[in-house]
Amino acid sequence: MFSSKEQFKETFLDKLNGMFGKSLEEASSMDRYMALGAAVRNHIARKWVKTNERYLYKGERQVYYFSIEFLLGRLLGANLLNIGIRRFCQDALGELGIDLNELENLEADAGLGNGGLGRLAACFLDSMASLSLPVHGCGIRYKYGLFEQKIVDGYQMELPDNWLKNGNVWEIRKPDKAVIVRFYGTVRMEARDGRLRFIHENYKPVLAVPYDVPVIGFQNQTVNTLRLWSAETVSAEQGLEYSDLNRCKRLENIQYQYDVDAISEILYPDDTHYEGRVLRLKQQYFFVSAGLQSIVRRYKRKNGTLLEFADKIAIHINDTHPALVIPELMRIFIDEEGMGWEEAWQITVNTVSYTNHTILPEAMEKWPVEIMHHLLPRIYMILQEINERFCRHLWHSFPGDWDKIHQMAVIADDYVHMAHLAIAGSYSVNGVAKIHTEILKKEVLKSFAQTYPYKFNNKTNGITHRRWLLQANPNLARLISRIVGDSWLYHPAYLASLRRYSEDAAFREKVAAIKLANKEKLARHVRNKYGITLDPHSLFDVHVKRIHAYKRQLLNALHILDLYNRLKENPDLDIPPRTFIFAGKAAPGYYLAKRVIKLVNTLAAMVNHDPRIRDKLKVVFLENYSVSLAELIIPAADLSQQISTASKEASGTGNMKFMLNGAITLGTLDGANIEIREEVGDENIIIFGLTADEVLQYYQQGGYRAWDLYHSQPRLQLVLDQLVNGFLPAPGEEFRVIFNSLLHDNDEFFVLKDFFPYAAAQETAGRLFADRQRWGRMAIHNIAHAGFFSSDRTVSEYAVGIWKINPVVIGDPYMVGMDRR
Ligand code: 26V
Repeated sequence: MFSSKEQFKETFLDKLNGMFGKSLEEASSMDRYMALGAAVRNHIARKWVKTNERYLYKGERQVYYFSIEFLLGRLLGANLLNIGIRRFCQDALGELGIDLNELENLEADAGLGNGGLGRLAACFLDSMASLSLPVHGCGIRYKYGLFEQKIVDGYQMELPDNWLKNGNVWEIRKPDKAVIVRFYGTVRMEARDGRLRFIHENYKPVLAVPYDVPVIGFQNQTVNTLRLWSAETVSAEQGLEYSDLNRCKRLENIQYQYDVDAISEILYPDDTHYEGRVLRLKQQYFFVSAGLQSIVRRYKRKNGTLLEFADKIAIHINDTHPALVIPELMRIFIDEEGMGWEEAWQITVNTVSYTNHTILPEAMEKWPVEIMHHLLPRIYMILQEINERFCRHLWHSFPGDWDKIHQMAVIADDYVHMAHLAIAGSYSVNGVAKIHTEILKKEVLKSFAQTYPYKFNNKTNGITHRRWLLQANPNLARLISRIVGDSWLYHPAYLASLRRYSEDAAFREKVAAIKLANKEKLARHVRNKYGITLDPHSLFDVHVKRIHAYKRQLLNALHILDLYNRLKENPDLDIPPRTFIFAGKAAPGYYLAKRVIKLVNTLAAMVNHDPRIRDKLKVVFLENYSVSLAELIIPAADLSQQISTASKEASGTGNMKFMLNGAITLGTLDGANIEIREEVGDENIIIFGLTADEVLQYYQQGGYRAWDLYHSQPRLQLVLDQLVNGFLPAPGEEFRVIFNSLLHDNDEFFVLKDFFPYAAAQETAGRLFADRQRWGRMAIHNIAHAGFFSSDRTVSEYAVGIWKINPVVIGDPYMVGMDRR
């Protein structure tokens, strides 16, 4: 702990001198940011070591959370808040003439994720450390994160996200903990000592080097570890076995270097369309094998035997991307530790648990057998054995039902089905919201749920209220603490005590003033960056998330066009002025999604320049959506658009961030929206559209008749015609694909079917917003009921219901919270 500001300043200045050889005056802002980061890292170093020692000696069960994505965002601000010294640092730096906010904004976002799944992993890390849970992250240290999005002439352009270009103060490279991961080659069988051995030969070795990032708990003494693996070529000094060494010499050529570098070079920028890319499979096996080797090595060093492995270690897989943990654990147990199959399988199944994040069929991972066999020959043999035994086992449950067995097999039709592997090889399978888990059990994974009902369970997602309220909306956080105390920081359910203040006009006014200030801040950003002036008194209607057909940004866009038409026809139309705010990235190869971005930008150009409209409507598309941009946008939102086609959005987590910041949800009965409605009550949320059951029923019937709607509804017809008749200021055929997807491909996502219910819901939103007192009450109700959606609650449910672990309090339990200033 820094004993005084003077001591802190001294440490900071020492860092500046030591790291850059510069005085305060000479140092750039970036130098200062780095020095501050280093000082903070030093500051928690002892706690970090202590946490690790404690976990090692306490011998309690530890969890490893494997995820191919961790969308952390910036760390300086969050770390300072969690340590409890943000205010103190701000003041001390202020005395040196340094603005802490400015330094915080220099940090590159760690954008090692696409969207929901990656950000969930990051929220979980924060909650797990804050609840003193012995859980560590395991992932890939991508050299390039998700691409940087630029909008040029309304089109999305993708630039590399070189987030490491100034270095990363939060990571520590641990070359002594490197392990070797083996690709390609052949497997030779040999009988030795009466046992069959499998010898993997002629493989290409890749060195996996871990970079550890501290995960600091909120005002406790816990510092957990996120271990991210980086791929390097193997060189002679690595202390390799003789055979490895020779192989590496031979492999020291440019192609080898290139292939190895590619493994941890870049994050795949798609979050829905599975593609059978070899490099992606390499990434998966790379971090799975490295992570497990380091876990088993450490476990054995402490315990000697592996007998109690499943009691002491839990491995959680975030979707199927790390599902190769199952055959890889089997390989380690059998080939390296000499265990028999049955014993190895029992330990493996009792160790692994799995979360499913999507029901979209196009996202379900399946790998061509050829690729698997060629890249991972020994793993493929194990997969075959798993499949054979699994099918034999199914035969007992469904004797004679070959169709069913074929449908559930791990390997079928020359593909390895990763979800089937994950279910067969784990003791727990969970969905991420009530409705999602129900759809998994009743539809997508029905046969599995019938066979293993005890494996299936629900864990509704959550978000960390520390980053998404305390850090992103400090004025609101301060107001809440002033009114009801700060226990909500530790126990977010206590936010409920705000409920009665919804009737307090003075409190409502304060909340509204903070919202207005947040809107002004966003408006300043928009003006500086885009030269567009927003009216902070208008309704900020926000739709930010990945661009995808099922998330229906198109529905929002078509409604804007309709609103524009109606306003042109009747300039006195009674609607409150509205600002439509969009942000989100489209996968680079997702043509339709990119056209939707162009459409929104085209609407923006038209609406914002129309002198008769622009005081009533504004449309902006903010480029490069990221965690830090979300932290700016979400606290400024009045209305939160969560309008996915019912049944498609597994949970959504943006919806939770918005409600926590007092925005009202305008949404379908999908994902966690349903549970949000249960929490806030019907009168504090605006719901519209088809239900999941209705959608699923339509699919069974082969869809609905989009053409009929088009022909019978003049308003809709006009909007659709305007996409293709030259009305919009864009090249002629620009939006033909959108038109066709709605009318010729029969509107798979029910955009037209939900159009009028959506327009009506938007009208309701406008009317409610015009009544500021009513809206203010609704906003407070939303904040007060957001506690359930803290990832602290979610993670506790995982700890109790899946992992069976207890908190391990580091340091003196009576000192918890004592660092606070
Ligand atoms: C899937 C795929 C499919 C193959 C290509 C590469 C790739 C990369 C990532 C993913 C995962 C996408 C799944 C995902 O992000 N699901 C979201 O998970 C959130 C957290 O549970 C949830 O709130 C969202 O509803 C769900 O869409």
